[in-house]
Amino acid sequence: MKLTRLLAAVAATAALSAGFAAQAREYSVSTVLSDAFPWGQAAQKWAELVNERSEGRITLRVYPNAQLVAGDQTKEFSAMRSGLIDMAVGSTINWSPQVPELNLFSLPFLMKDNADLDAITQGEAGKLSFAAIEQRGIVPLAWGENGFREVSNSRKPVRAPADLAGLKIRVVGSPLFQDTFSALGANPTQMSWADAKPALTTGAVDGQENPLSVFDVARVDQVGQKYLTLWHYMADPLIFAVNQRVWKTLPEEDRELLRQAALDAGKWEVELSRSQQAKRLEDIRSRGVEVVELNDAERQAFVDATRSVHEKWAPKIGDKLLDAARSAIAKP
Ligand code: X2X
Repeated sequence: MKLTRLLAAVAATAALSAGFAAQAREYSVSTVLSDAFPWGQAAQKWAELVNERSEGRITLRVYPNAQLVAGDQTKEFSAMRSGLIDMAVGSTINWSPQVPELNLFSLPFLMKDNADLDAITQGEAGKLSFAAIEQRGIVPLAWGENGFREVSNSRKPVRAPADLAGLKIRVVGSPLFQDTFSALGANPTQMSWADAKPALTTGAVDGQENPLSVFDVARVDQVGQKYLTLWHYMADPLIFAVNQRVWKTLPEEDRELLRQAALDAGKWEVELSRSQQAKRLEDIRSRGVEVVELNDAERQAFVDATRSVHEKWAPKIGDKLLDAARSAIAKP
């Protein structure tokens, strides 16, 4: 009797641990920025929620600094598609070379504020953007945010397109940015984030554009960026996504767990990031950066100067998506 019970206990333990071993899985998650930034925190939050809710069965290991693609953030999407990376929390800017529809978010002055951005991501245009990603072999789950991007430089305050004339500005991702900054009379140059800080330090480039969170956390002012113009010319949302083959191996229950955790982590990060904006600006100012705010007429001059970019890129983005975005924005 005793022995039978003991044997049963041993068998049960063995079965349990075999089951656990068969099910416990670890996946790689790529990000460009570390958890010193809201972006990295979004991925970390996703990992925490998944770990908690799966009771340790599923581990998401976050690899920041685009290290899984040797720093080349524009290769992240392809690496995830090929299976080199299992999952990512990535920017629309960095994925737009492979998913041209995502250039929607980079159209200069299409969105003026968070309400416009949310109207796009949370509506029909958001669904169409996800469909474009899905078509290219990646399963998108949720939105997060890098933020509205502001332009800075080491030379002078920028209030008008003419102030950008001849300035060498670091950009990344899509050739759309070449068009935007060329239209403004600047001299854009494409490079990864890994290369940007050294280039700013040596003065190889005069300026850059990034959200306030990135400017603040990366201390971009310390590499000579003394002038910052709040022009909110575009925002890059983040997308939580999974390689399609990995997705197919997952039982329905785990898919739902991953999706819900991504939705919750994304919402958490968007709120966190937005709640920090005012303080970030205050801190940036207190470190001696000259911040230029544009009035409506000044902003309009930038809008007018970059209109050609919309015309050129509309066909690559597609009418259906563009119309959905424009009508979402137009709604009060
Ligand atoms: O490289 C950038 O500018 C960054 C960090 O914002 C992106 O990955 C788009």
